[in-house]
Amino acid sequence: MKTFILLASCLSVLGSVSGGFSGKSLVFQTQTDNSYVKLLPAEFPQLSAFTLCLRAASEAKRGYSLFSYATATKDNELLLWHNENTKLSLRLDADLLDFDLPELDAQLRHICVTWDSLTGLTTFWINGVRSLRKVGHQGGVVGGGGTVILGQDQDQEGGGFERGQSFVGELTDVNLWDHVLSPTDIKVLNRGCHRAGGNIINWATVEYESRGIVNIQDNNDCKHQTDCDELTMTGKCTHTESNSHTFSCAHIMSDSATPLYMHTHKHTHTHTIYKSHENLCALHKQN
Ligand SMILES: [Ca+2]
Repeated sequence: MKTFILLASCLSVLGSVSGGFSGKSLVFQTQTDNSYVKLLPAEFPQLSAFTLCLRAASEAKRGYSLFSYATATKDNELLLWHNENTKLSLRLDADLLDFDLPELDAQLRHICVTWDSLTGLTTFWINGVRSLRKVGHQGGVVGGGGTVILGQDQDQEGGGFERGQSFVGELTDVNLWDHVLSPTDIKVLNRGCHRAGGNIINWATVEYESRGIVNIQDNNDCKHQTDCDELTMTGKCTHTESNSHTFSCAHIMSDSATPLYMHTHKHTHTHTIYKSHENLCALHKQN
């Protein structure tokens, strides 16, 4: 026990800088005011739109931070907050957008939030299902050059942590894009094991600094991760309109690890559709 405490305190003093969380989760065991992971993206530019996605599970019933981004002048530049009233909130500086969504629990949940300055439209996606949209921070920006902290809420850039607002649970697949992803992209992300990470924060490659007691564990969620072209696709396409380029397709896509699911869509590129699974995959990616 002594050894453990010593090790833990050493970690909290020294921290470490490493790169990439591919296939890994952060597990925060207990509430603290000094355990966190600071993400160090190569660049965090000013944003006039974004998509923030992550997967999280927590049994805490209090308020806590899921993603805290602070700049020198604004501690809540971009905050994804779990409210004690079972709401998820997007806070962009002074603008707070509360969404009445199912409370987090022990099951990992895929959470995305998108925001666009021009319209102010803000949308949550939970496990690939869209929320209603709200308008906030219209015409505003998210300032660049700040600090991203997972596990704690920043009341000042890089600090001001409170034990009662720390994240306790499991967190993974934190990705940030500088634009609003399409509904299809978000649904694909929710399906999991999608290799394309965010262009601002890419979970698979982002450098980070870990402090305190943070377990960084393989989650094996994508142990049998597949690119589309590794999937088995069966099914057929039916030419629905003669002399047209529209095919209705139903495929069952599967691999050894993930459950079967039915995927239906229309293809408009008829000339390559029967060539190979790879081409089909390319079409999936195009669409
Ligand atoms: Ca706080």
